[in-house]
Amino acid sequence: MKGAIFDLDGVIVDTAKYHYLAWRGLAEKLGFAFTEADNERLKGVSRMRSLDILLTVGGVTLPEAEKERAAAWKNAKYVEYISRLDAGELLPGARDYLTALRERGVKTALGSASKNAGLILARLDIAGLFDAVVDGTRVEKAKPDPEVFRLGARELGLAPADCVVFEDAAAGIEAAKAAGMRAVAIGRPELLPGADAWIAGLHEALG
Ligand code: B16
Ligand code: MG
Repeated sequence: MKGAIFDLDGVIVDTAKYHYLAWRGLAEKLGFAFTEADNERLKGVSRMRSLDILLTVGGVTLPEAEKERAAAWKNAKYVEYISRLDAGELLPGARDYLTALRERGVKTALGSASKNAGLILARLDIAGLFDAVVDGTRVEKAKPDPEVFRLGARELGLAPADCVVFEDAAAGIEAAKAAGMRAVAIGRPELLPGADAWIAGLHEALG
């Protein structure tokens, strides 16, 4: 491994709970319930695709302009939550593993679907631990398309075969494999088939 590419939500920090609170608020406004189990379907999925899934759960259809307004409402709520994040919310092992890799000369990149990744890295005070940051503001196609990870490898100046992706979502594992990279799943094999290895969190990667 010459390069390690990390997903953000579910690997470095658990922002899924804040996505959930914001999506649930939107569902309430639209007049239906949205459960934590429903929210599992949104992990690693882009914002507009997430909205489509939420509307399907509620059996609601909205015109395109309304959908844009709904997504903006949700994002404003979500940004309120993540604006209060601090380093105490880093997942176990995240900072230590990033630091250990860089000490070993392994390059590090972020490969996230989130358009809010810059704010999250700043709040967690870990922006300086990445040699490259590729997020939802920089790619056209969301995971499972390999674009986000291919761009990460390119920015590190490495071949895909020299990179390992750390991911907690099925779409992300699929994207890593399609990019020609090895994939370490954060989670269980039953839920994340197709990876090359499975760990519970980055604390286990520290060895
Ligand atoms: P935003 P990741 C993903 O982050 C989240 O898992 C997913 O739930 C979210 O919809 C997506 O980012 C877009 O986030 O609305 O902030 O642009 O796991 O790819 O780091
Ligand atoms: Mg994720």
